[in-house]
Amino acid sequence: MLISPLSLLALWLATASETRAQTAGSIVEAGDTLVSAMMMFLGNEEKVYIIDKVEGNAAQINGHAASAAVWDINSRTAEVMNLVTNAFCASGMHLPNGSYATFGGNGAIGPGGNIGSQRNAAGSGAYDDTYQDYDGTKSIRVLNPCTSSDNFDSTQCQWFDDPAVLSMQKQRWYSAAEPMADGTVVLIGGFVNGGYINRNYPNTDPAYEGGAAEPTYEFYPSNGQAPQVMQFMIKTSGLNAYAHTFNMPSGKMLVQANYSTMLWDPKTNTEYPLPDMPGNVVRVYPASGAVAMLPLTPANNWTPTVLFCGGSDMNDEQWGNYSFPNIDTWDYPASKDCQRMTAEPEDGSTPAYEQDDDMLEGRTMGQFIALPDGTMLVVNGGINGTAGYSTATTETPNYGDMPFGMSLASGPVGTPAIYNPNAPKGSRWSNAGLGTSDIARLYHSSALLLPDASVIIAGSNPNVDVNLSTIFPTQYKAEIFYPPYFAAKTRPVPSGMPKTISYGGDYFDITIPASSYSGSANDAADNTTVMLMRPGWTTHAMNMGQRAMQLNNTYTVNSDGSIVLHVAQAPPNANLFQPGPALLFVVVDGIPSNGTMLTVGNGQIGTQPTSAASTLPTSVRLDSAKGSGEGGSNGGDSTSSGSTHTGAIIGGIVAAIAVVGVIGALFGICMARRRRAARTGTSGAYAMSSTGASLPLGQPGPRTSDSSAFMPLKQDNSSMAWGNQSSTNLADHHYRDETNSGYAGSSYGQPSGEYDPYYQRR
Ligand SMILES: *[C@@H]1O[C@H](CO)[C@@H](O)[C@H](O)[C@H]1NC(C)=O
Ligand SMILES: *[C@@H]1O[C@H](CO)[C@@H](O)[C@H](O)[C@H]1NC(C)=O
Ligand SMILES: *[C@@H]1O[C@H](CO)[C@@H](O)[C@H](O)[C@H]1NC(C)=O
Ligand SMILES: *[C@@H]1O[C@H](CO)[C@@H](O)[C@H](O)[C@H]1NC(C)=O
Ligand SMILES: *[C@@H]1O[C@H](CO)[C@@H](O)[C@H](O)[C@H]1NC(C)=O
Ligand SMILES: *[C@@H]1O[C@H](CO)[C@@H](O)[C@H](O)[C@H]1NC(C)=O
Ligand SMILES: *[C@@H]1O[C@H](CO)[C@@H](O)[C@H](O)[C@H]1NC(C)=O
Ligand SMILES: *[C@@H]1O[C@H](CO)[C@@H](O)[C@H](O)[C@H]1NC(C)=O
Ligand SMILES: [Cu+2]
Repeated sequence: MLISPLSLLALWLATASETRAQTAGSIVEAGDTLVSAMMMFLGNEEKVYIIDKVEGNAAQINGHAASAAVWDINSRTAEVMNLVTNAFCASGMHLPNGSYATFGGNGAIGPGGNIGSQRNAAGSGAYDDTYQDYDGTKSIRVLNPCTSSDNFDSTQCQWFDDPAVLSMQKQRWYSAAEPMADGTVVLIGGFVNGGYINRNYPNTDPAYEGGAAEPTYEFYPSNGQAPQVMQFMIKTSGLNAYAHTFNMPSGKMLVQANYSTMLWDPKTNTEYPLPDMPGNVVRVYPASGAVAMLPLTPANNWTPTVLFCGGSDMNDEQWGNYSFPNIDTWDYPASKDCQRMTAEPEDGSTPAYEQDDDMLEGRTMGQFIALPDGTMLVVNGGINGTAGYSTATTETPNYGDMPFGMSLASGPVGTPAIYNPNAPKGSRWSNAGLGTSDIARLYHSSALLLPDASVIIAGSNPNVDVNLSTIFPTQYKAEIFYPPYFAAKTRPVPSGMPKTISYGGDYFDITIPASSYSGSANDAADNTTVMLMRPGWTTHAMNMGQRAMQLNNTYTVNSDGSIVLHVAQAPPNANLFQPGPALLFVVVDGIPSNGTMLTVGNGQIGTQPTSAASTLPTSVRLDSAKGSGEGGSNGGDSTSSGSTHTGAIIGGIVAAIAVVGVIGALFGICMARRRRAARTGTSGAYAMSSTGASLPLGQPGPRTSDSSAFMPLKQDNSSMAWGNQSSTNLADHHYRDETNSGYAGSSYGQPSGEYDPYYQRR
């Protein structure tokens, strides 16, 4: 191939990656994740944990294809980890002590996404001889994050993944997970075994779909209660997988699925209906809008507002059923629409959706990442279609005629955009100065805030099994996006960052040296925020548990230019920022420090201690004090080496924008060709949506048939068997940690490992 703008861009990205340039707005490649990053979470300041579905990844562990890895932030290299069960489209959440759990998944799968070679009674996979995975539909997998100084081979650093010891009461695929104020995770709904959307059509059994839907909720750790039906799951039937759930100040949860909305009390199972989503725009999977809570700040008195952007307004019939959509989704534009919902308004007014600025482009599978400067980044996704994959739609019954392979989305959006919740309406969105990646991030991609305030972007795999030759291939490349604040010449280096944050209680001091900022100390102090950021557990364009909270503060300016921040603890209500791990950033004039990992709350599941909020000392100003840091932006390379190619090529942010513009324009020409190629079935090329070029239709090439991505599942509700003998009933084993049996030393009601799966292995 001749040198194309694409390869020039690739060269530029590769160069940037090698030299670790941190150019504001750039997206640089950041190594191989070994398994495709369907799910990720930040374990600590060093490690990102990655989980894939079970599939034919080349990377091996224990003699089978790996489905988990740990990625080191500093070295940008991954190592495989062992998972026993299939975590395909699980949910996940942090725990108060900094460990993480993932919930549910799919049955055992073999090559081609086919049901595992050994079946359980209901006909789904119990185990597969080739991929050597077990049924994960009820699994609760727990991981204690470790650092490079720990022994990664030790049991304590590995996944605990044994449903015979620890599992849910129900099979859940695509369930929602949201913690309550005590750290207990509520697990809501899901498919029993899978499909495109959670219904048959016509929908004659909206509750159970003949055994394919799971309309109940349960808790981890279990409170001993049997799973209860949530009526909302029946009302929203069809479009209720991965429901959007956000704990509210009262302890009720905002729950959104299909186009319905409610407040729900998990303690009493009481539903309080809220208005429907305007325009019937669907935000849950597979419409997969970008949905996140806006930053909780002293200015909004920590009142949660949830922002819903994009997704799809396909009509009821178009959505189809478990098998596939009724229409060719890749030709159906995704929504641009954004709506805000404040479910518990401070003034007691009636909650209502409020129309917000449209996104710059429609997106399905767009994903919000809360940044420490108070803005919301959106990355990934496509301009048309939905999440999910399939070998057919009702309109295109032959796999060989599918123009984007199994992908039900098209037009990958390579350019991030940033939403500023505090900007005036009409000006909240911008992508000025942001680069464009040439890597499609569609179904099963993910993104996560890192401790240095950059964002890792990884995954994308709209394929039933690994496929490196299709138009949207199984993606192993990670990228790092550097938000605009990476243009700063100086970043704050605070000292005195705490290791824990409590709910109310005494304030603490953080010191910013004069070298951390420039100009007037008073101005810098006035424009400093202390941000508690929880990156969340990401999958399917969501970051479950993601939160951003500004802590209240006052300050004292010293004559040497240092600024002492007097910082309040979190507000005395654990519903606002549930207990567990978080990053703390100090942000001066919009420039964040590195985040340090800490624990919010007492580190245990249970009622969190709270105290009254302390009164902060009155701020002390000093007009003469100044910062000694280098001010302004360097408009490009911000590494100390200062001699990267990137720095030479791009002298300033203005130049960077110009270059991106030119590349964008060249993309337009190149992509028009690639689009044609795409439509004619040539593999390995696709159109990023940054062009408006019209689409020449070609003749689709023939493709070999493959197993259906979504099995039409109408199974009964009987439990999956665990292990190789299909006679073993997993239902007998749920919450073994709670029931004493076979679990040395545990005793229900005592916190000494009562729900600690690692306990028995010590
Ligand atoms: C969404 O919910 C409505 C009822 O609230 C229902 O009629 C409709 O079928 C649902 N849509 C899908 C695609 O399941
Ligand atoms: C997206 O859908 C629109 C409307 O059907 C169509 O014109 C366009 O070609 C589609 N884009 C891609 C990348 O397929
Ligand atoms: C990969 O995708 C292409 C195009 O969709 C298809 O023809 C091929 O069979 C797939 N390969 C595998 C191994 O599934
Ligand atoms: C605070 O910093 C932001 C980001 O640099 C800047 O846009 C804003 O104008 C500053 N505010 C004040 C009051 O200086
Ligand atoms: C932030 O952390 C990175 C390592 O991830 C380090 O290289 C850098 O020097 C740190 N920067 C500051 C301002 O502390
Ligand atoms: C922040 O702290 C100041 C000083 O203690 C106090 O006056 C103010 O009410 C606090 N803000 C909020 C939102 O609690
Ligand atoms: C879904 O609808 C298609 C088209 O009407 C039909 O062929 C298929 O059997 C249905 N699948 C299920 C699981 O009902
Ligand atoms: C954290 O808590 C979970 C759930 O109680 C437990 O399984 C895990 O072992 C704990 N982690 C550590 C490091 O103690
Ligand atoms: Cu999925």
